[in-house]
Amino acid sequence: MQNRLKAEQYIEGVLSQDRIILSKAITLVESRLESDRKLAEKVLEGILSHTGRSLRIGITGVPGVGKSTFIETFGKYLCNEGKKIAILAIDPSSQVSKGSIMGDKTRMETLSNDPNAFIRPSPSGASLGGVANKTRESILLCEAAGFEIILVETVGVGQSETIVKEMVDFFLLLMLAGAGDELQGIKRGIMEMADALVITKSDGENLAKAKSAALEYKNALHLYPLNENNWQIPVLTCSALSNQGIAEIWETMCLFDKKMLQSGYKIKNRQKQNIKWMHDAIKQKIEQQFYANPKINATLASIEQQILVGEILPLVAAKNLLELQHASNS
Ligand SMILES: Nc1nc2c(ncn2[C@@H]2O[C@H](COP(=O)(O)OP(=O)(O)OP(=O)(O)O)[C@@H](O)[C@H]2O)c(=O)[nH]1
Ligand SMILES: [Mg+2]
Repeated sequence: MQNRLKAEQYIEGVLSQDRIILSKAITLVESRLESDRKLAEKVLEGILSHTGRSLRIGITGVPGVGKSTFIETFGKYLCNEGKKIAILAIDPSSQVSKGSIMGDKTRMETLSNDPNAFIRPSPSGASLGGVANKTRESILLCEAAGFEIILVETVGVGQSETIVKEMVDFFLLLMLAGAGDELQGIKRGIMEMADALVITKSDGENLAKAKSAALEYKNALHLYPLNENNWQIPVLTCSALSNQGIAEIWETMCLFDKKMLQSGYKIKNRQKQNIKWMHDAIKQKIEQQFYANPKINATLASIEQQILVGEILPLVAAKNLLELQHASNS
């Protein structure tokens, strides 16, 4: 445990918008040490009443779609509008895109020098075993530090979109024109989760292709039933390189936020997300306790061996192990 501050110091630092302390507080909530976890809970409880007043935006898309470039341009646009923005990254696919998000911090150089922007890349491997890292907690800390817009970037490779969807108000899906039917097939479920679809790289030779892709998606989306929030998913195009379509995307988000506030959906959605967060935390805790149990640890390898040679049904093995844990706890 490296020189931790006291809970009050974290709380005061975050609330007084001290970026260095905000960074330290995020490191604290990301820590897996038991002693850190207790301190982190205290800090989060201390800032809780100062959270929630932001627009939380998730941004996803396949590798290379232009997420980082978009965030750089969009982020600069928002900063110029006088908004304070925080950018967080989730990277459950650290094997696939090794280090790409870490590298981005240097790529987002102009943005990271802007006093209105705070960029926090999560180290790869922070989501061991597919468990989401501490992005929800980091969102709360950034809100308490006065950031009004939180951008959460994730590489779209499968489960990460669902994780992000569960912690944001607005979910933006970036797509490439002409990426092929198979890809679009995979993306169908994710398209239904999106609050807006944006075709990226709508510039130069790609411009006409992007426009016709947008039309195609628009037609396809019209066939879907409206989501619970009664929002017709818009399809837009943009070029982060030539700064086209950026203002329209922001207008769309503002309109969405206004409508969802009016209808009560924003609050309702966040309540639902908090309940889900609790259940996720319970599952995580139970799993941690199970695997940390020395009796389980001592038996696991031999039971796995029995499964390998077909001596025991996996279901029975699971039942036996759970009974063993139960017995060792009582
Ligand atoms: N022409 C054009 N190229 C773009 C645009 N936006 C991004 N690119 C290029 O597309 C490539 C990928 O962009 P990134 O922003 O790194 O994409 P990403 O989605 O963050 O990629 P990963 O982090 O690997 O998932 C880079 O070579 C960019 O220069 C754009 O608006 N127009
Ligand atoms: Mg990127």
